[in-house]
Parts: sequence; structure tokens; C-alpha cells
Amino acid sequence: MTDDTSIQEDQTDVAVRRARGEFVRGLSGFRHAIGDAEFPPEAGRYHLFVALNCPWCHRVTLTRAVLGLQDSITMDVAFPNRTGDDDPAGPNLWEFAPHRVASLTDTRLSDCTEETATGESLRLAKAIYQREGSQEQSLPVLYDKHAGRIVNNESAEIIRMLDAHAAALGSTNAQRPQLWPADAGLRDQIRHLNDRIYTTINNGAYKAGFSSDQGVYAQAFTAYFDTLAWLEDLLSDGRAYLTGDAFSEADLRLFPTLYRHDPVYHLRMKLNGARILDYPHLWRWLCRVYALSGVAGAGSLIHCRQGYFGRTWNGTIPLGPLTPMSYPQAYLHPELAG
Ligand SMILES: N[C@@H](CCC(=O)N[C@@H](CS)C(=O)NCC(=O)O)C(=O)O
Repeated sequence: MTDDTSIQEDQTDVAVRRARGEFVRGLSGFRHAIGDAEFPPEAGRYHLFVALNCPWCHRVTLTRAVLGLQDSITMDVAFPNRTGDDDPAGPNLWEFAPHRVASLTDTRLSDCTEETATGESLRLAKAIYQREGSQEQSLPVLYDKHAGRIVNNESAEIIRMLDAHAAALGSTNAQRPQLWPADAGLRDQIRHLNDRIYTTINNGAYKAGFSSDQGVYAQAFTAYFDTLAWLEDLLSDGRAYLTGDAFSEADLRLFPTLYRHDPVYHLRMKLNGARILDYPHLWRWLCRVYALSGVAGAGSLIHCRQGYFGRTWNGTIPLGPLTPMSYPQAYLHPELAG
């Protein structure tokens, strides 16, 4: 297992840190790869289990979409709110339950599905792990329908293997981006960006929003906005994407957090130092990525709002922001940032 902090959180003194109120994300246990002998790259063989409110899942739904793998990799979507205290299997479990009604819309959510890959129509993601003797329960999960086994549950690695084998996996997008380009210099840039963006933005948002210690929160808050300012400066030279002209893995990994910032994290994670709208270059970058083929359909702010607020805050879900425009419509307007 790697100790690469661009992929996962440092686990040093994890019990002490959690005891003092720090949110520390655990490690993913399934780390096989497409391309291993037992998991050959074949179109139609692999499946993704995701939730659309989860930013780690959003990485893999984005990858599937921008690489043109929607037809060759099937996908199931869990309901955005996990099980409650009254569930016989216990609380906080991802559930495949398309019949459930979202309090935000007072309707079922059309993207939600049953579990369709194992042949057992399992209700809980946890049961997919239990089939292999594991106590894990997180999403996303990359699953091999032929072998009936989990391949990997670490989004950073799933992105990389889908990119490496896109052609053999049946990509229909001949103009697809190379998310992890061969050029050594670009790879170094991407590693550096990934490390800072994972620690202070992707996971940093949770460290701010889910920690119960003021000092930990304040440190995470400051690091988050320091990195936004650093990215704003990086993009101020007119480059289209973080490493230059081409969209890369670094852009793909930054997008899920910034997509959630103004409509969710600003309030839910107490990251109210500023909106992305207040950073003209970052805002235009966000709109530019949102306009890429497949990106808008790979995420859902309804699932995000329902998931992040649906079981907290007295069960009522904030409807804003509405100015200068509601979200995600605002992402169609790069000019809003002045
Ligand atoms: N390192 C994993 C993190 C996945 C993760 O933490 N997913 C969350 C949802 S946002 C989850 O399922 N948490 C439930 C749990 O771990 O019990 C990845 O990037 O894939």
C-alpha cells in the first residue's frame, strides 16, 4: 500500500488525532488494477458503484464520461442519503434504493438504480464487500462482472487505470484527453498539483467541515483558501487548464470540490471565506471544465444538496444561492466573475 499523500491521508497517530476532534479519512483496501493478469482490459466487463453526492465517486464518473466509456462500463447509483438509525443493517450505509423519495424535490431521483452487477440485486454497498469477507463499505467501487469480484475502491487509482486502458475498454471518444500524459515534466507538475489539491482542497474540505476542534477547522480553512489563491494566481497567466493547454488528471481531481463549493461547501463545510465566483480565473476555469463533453451529466447538485444536507440541519435543505444566478446554471456563464 502506497503512502502517497496525493492519493490518501497520512495515517500517523490516527487514533490520537481522531480523539482530539480531527476528521481523518481511512484507507481503501482493494487495490488491484485493470491490466493485472486476473483483470484484463475488456469492453463490457467492468462496472462502477457510485453515489453522485460523493466527490470521490465524482472523479470516476467524470473519467468514465470524458474518456467516452459510458457504453462499455456500466454503473449503479446509490441514493444520496445513507441509511438511518432505524435501518436493520445499521446507519450510514450506502443503499441502492431508486424508490426512495428525496426531501429536496419530493420526488424519486431518476439517476438512482438498483444494484445490477452481482446478479443478487443487493440492497447495500456493504454487502458487495461482505461477499469477499471485507468489512469496508465505501464508494466508489470498480467491479469485475465476469469474475464477480471487486477490483479497486480507491478513486485516484481507478482514474489512472481507466485512462491507461481506455482504448481496450471500448472508448468511443477518439478525441479523449490523456489524463496522465507520458511527458515526465507534466507528470511532475500533476503530482505536485494533486498532492496540494488532495490535502488542502479535496480532503481539506472534509477536514474543515467534519472536524470538531476549532484549531483543526481554522487550520483547514486557511489552507483551503491559501490554495484557492495559489490556483487563481497559477491560472492568471491565461492558461486554459492547470498544466497548460490540455485538460489533465489534475483538473479532473480539482473539479468535484469546486463544483460543490458555492452551492454546498460554503455553507455545509463552513468554508465561507469566499465563493469561487470571487476568483475570476478559477471561475472561468470551472465554467470551461463544466462545458467539456460529458462533464455536466457526470454530476448532480440535486444529489449533492440532498446528500450533504438531507440528514442534518433539521432535515431542511438550503435552496440558495440564487444570486447572481442559481446553480448549476451559473456554470454556463463565465462572464459572471467580471
Ligand atoms: N479514498 C477513497 C475514499 C472514498 C470515500 O471515502 N467515500 C465515502 C463517500 S464520500 C464513503 O463511502 N464513506 C463511507 C465509509 O467509508 O464508510 C477514494 O477516493 O475512493
